[in-house]
Amino acid sequence: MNNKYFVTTPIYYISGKPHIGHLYTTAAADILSRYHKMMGYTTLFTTGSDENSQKVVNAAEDAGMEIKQFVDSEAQKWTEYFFTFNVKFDRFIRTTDKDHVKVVEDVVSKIYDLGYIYKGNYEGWYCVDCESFWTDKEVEDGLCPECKRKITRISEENYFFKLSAFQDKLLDFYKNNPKAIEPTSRYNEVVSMIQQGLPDVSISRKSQGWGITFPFDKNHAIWVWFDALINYLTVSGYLDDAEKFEKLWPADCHLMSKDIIRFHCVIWPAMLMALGLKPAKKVFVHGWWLTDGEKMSKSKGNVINPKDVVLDLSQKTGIDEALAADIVRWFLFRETSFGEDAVFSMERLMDRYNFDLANDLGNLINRVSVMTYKFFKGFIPEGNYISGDIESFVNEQIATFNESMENYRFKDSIEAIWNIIRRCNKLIEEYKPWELEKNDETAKLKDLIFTLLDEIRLIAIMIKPFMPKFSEIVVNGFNQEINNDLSIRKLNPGELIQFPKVIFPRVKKEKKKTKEAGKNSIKKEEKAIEYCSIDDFVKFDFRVASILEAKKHPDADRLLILQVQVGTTTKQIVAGIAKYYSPEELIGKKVVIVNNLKPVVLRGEKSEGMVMCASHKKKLCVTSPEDIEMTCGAKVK
Ligand code: ME8
Repeated sequence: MNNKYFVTTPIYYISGKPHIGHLYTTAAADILSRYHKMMGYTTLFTTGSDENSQKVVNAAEDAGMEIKQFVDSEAQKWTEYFFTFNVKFDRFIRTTDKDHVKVVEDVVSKIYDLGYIYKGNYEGWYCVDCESFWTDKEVEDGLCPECKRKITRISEENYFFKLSAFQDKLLDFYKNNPKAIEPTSRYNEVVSMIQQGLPDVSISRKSQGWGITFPFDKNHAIWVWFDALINYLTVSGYLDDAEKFEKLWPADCHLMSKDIIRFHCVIWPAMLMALGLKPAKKVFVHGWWLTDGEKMSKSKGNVINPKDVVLDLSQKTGIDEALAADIVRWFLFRETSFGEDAVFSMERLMDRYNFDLANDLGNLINRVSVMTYKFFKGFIPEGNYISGDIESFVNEQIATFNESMENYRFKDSIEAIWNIIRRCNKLIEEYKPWELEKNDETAKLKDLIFTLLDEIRLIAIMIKPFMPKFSEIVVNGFNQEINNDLSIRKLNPGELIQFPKVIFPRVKKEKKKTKEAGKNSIKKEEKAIEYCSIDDFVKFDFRVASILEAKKHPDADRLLILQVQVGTTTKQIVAGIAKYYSPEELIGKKVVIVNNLKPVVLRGEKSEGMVMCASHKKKLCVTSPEDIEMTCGAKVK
């Protein structure tokens, strides 16, 4: 059956606090699930909590709670946390769920009956934090090789899983399925791990009253990893819904980071092989979010809580928290390639917000909305696609978007969406709608606005897996049913559009908080800028700037007050161009300015530069870089 997509995240240790790393994996699964749903697949997306470990017992004790009470309250927090980020899973599985316990008992009994579980003596080390067994060879100075904490040496009678029996089968499986683990570097790592030999693994601990015990020996609790991996069978109806299981198995993708590939790419497929079941079609291993070059993790105390990021972003921008949460999840995939490590920075987030969302996307919607109201009273005009390459360009971007989504290259998918956004902004520059209106070229104007609105519809659909809340806002603005059709010209003319006036308010780069610090930074800027006289031409600092806002000067008909972005700074320029441009026409335009002209006050308004214009007789136009994608702040020389 082809039209199904079953994606999972690891089930997280319930005693930990969710951070950006957990959000990353879960949002990725949500993105994949939403995308495949959009493409008509039957989907199953599961996440959940790993609750049967020793460290849960310790954490409950620390919290002064009964263990069950503790896990119930923590599981509630984890699910609410994911809801905050608009994550729509089909099941949040908890390993204390009754159906899961039944599946684990069933699976363990089957593997035991098949002769792949036997009793023996275990001599070695155990790390409670990582819930991992380690050999003498792997442990140095009594420290866990993974988390570097002190661990205990144990000597006890244990049950073992005959992993060694699966070495050849696993090698065969990976040989025949070179895409079963991605990126390839992880595939190679796993294959070499298997080639080095697979000792049998201990899968039990002496029961301490918590966890799932062996159905055939109640004195032993099942090793928490053996129990946790089985969650993927529980959620797909393995025991209680043969039809569902038949349709969904094997999983299409297990998502995780590199810390747990040994469990998922060696032990788990061997367990499935023991049961006669197929391993997952793919394990996709994404990168780590790092702080100071180290994996972000609770045990290292270096985590970033995405909820704090949402609050911060919401405060800085004035947007509500649901939309801010959308932006945070989008940013995680916009910023880095999915398989690579990344470092989180609030500054980068704010830059992306300003450039990609406020300038490019928000600005496009705002301009098109303003024009639709100005020229057509807010109603979608009846028009054709504007001539030129726009149709083929958009179709190419949609193809790249789909291809990238299918191959877990989320950054490229987002880039394809932004190519459309930037192309649309460029179309406005090219077709100059104000001139079309002036010259009574109504048919062309209708075509242009219809085309732009139809592109906004496509953008809203494509962006939905990443920013579901934002997509909903835009889709609602069309006042008509928008389905997931990614073909062009699907907008019904005649409907009134109602987009919010400003979806992503622009944020000025944060000035230093205290007055003193503020003064210092101004001084610093003044020092850096070398003012020169108008005669001393060569000293002028010409830069590309992007016009963020434009309004009429309250006291001078000739003047417009512009807020422009130059590099990372925003400045105000008062320009005598009101006769030639309406404020709306200028928003989003890239122009060339004199950046180091000594600030002056023009009719009560500070002007910190000059927009370069070409003028001849009664004509005047601003000068723009030929490539509108030229970075603002770029030197003009
Ligand atoms: O390992 N960067 O649970 P866990 C990116 N219970 N992703 C990160 C990350 C980071 N800094 N930190 C955590 C367990 N993750 C087991 C899983 S599954 C049968 C049992 C994400 O709470 C990433 O997906 O330690 C990683 O694999 C997972 O959280 C580990 O979650």
